[in-house]
Amino acid sequence: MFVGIVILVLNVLRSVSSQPSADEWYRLDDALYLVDNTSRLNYDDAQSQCLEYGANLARVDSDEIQSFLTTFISPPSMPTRCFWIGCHDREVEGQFKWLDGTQVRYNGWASYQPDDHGENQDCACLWSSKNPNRHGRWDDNTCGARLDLICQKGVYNFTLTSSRSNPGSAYVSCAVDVVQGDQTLSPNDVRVSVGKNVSSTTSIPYSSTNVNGGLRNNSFVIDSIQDDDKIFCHVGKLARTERSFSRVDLSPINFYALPGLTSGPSVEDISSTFVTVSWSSWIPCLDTGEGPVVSYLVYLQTMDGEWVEGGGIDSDVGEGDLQRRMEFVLTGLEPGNEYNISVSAVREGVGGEGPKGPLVSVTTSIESGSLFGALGKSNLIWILFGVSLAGNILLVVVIVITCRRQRKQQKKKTLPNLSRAPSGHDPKDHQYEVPRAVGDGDDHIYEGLQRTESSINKESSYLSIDNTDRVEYVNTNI
Ligand SMILES: [Ca+2]
Ligand SMILES: [Ca+2]
Repeated sequence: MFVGIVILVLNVLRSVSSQPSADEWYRLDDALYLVDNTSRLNYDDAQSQCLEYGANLARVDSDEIQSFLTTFISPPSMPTRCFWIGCHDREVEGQFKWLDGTQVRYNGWASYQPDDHGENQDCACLWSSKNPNRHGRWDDNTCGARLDLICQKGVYNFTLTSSRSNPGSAYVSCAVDVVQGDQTLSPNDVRVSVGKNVSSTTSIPYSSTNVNGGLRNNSFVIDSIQDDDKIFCHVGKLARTERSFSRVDLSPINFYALPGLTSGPSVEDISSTFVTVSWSSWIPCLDTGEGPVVSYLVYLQTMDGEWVEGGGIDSDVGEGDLQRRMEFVLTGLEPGNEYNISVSAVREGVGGEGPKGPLVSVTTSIESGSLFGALGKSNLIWILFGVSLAGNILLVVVIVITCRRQRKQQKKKTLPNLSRAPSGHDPKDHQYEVPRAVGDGDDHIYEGLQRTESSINKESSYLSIDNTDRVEYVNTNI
């Protein structure tokens, strides 16, 4: 146990001691350089060593840097030594690149180099040599050779992060050590710019700033950003050079995929001025994009091609558990018009609306629907009430008439002194008239006949309104 702890402590001390101290790094402009003449590593291990320092093998792309580095390998060492730098032609023979993939344009080569000696020299090093044609100049060497190395890193230790957002906007924070030597960074020193490249950018003002854990941390809200834009965080003015240690960039930006419905709405009800549509809610396994979906927007397209938003509903309004049944009534439509209808799903956050889903075509009706539509809902209720009332009144009238008829039938059947008229007898004969005493003033028993005078003191006369065969009863006692 004790031995294990001792080994652990020794390992920690060794790893700490392997980190070069600050005074071993030399600053030129916005970069720091470390000249390591003790490690003796092959090219890949040398780069790994630099990465452990948060650095890379040095990029030497100006006379100023070349001269600066030469001072640290002077006077020329004996025996001759060469220091790995971040330049190689391992991908395409003869086409040397820096480690960030950019092409090597600066010419730092020694005389007659690079020569790809033995067709096996693909990694570049910088000589410390008594030969003036070599000292401070480059040579291509075999990448497996164990040499010294020069690391390089930026003065500023950027931490540029972006929280995921919907396309079109981004939320970025950039943190840099607030103390830089004898300089303390102010809020305006840490900046963010957005654009396709360093030559075409828009500066974004910070929305909030704080100092936490020794870092100046600025937050930025970018309202308008394209999918192929880069976000640059930089200290001071944005450097336009190909490589700069005073800026970092973020690309591509990690946007959410907007939600899309794979199936279109169906029409449930059609009127002259409104249409009821329904659709299945967005779910991850069947539809496209990312949730959570918070609402839906319903669109109308008239035959002139223009899409108009017809309204929207929240996603928790529909019926169902996993996949809800959503329903929406589109109002204010023109009678007899043809429309295309489409629905889009909207995820949370600004700019979360996905593309319009498949569309359905519908033609509004012209007839009754337009009347009801014009009358309005409240008037429709009154009309239904009136129709219902009229129906009830009609029913009462029918009942009353039926009752009266039944009463008359009973009266007819109870009339005294009546007998069936002789076949073929003329019912207009006076002796068959029923006197008033038998029935009331309005009654008569000559069915199919209508009495022209109602008084019993006068001779009654009858007009045939049907035919005489229907006469069933006559008075035989008069
Ligand atoms: Ca080569
Ligand atoms: Ca060579």
